[in-house]
Amino acid sequence: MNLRNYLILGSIAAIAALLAASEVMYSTMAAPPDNSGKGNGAGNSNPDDSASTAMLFKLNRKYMDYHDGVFKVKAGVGNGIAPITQFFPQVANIKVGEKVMWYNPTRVGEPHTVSINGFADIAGPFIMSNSSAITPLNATANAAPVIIPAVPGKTVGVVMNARSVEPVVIAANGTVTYLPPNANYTMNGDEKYINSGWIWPQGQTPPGFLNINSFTVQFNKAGVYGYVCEVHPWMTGKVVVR
Ligand SMILES: [Cu+2]
Repeated sequence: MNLRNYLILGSIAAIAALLAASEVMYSTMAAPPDNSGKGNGAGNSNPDDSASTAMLFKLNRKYMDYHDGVFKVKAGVGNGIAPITQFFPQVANIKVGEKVMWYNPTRVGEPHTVSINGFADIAGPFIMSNSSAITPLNATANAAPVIIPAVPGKTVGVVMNARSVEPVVIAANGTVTYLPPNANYTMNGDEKYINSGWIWPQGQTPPGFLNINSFTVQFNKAGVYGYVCEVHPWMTGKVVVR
């Protein structure tokens, strides 16, 4: 057993201790469970619910990393057995002119995006051409294109969407600008869409994808900016700029 395993065991013990403490806090601070209909109020004391809340609370504190005007946010955490698809910390409180840097520390090759002010599907139907035969570039690959019935006389294939996979900004006037991998973008505040592209853990970018490990945005306008991961749309976070 190596040091990392000890650390993991240690943090599990710490979470268990925190759970025990939070049960006490919950029972004293939260509104009393509804026991009027015996059995119907069972959800209020479900140990799984409080375990999840307590663990997220703990991880949000544990992963706070805010130094020298840069607030670092982990896009996903966890290990190969139990990756956690959430942003940590979920809320970044910064000052005007400071930066948020997102990166992916997951130990399995699970991608995440940081998508602000908009959403793009990760893949979608595209018209290829009337007569095209679509074949894999690598003839020996175990692969075939998804062709869907759509417009008569047209071949429609499902293709990955570059507006999700690649770093891109759509300005207020609709101008689309692709950014380099690991982009460091200065935000105006009126953009229609800002996207990190698919952020992979270091060394785990699959062949054919841009090697993106981080995304940094400088926020120059006060406000609250919500964002979402397009691969896991339940992953949300926000940046509060004062
Ligand atoms: Cu994600």
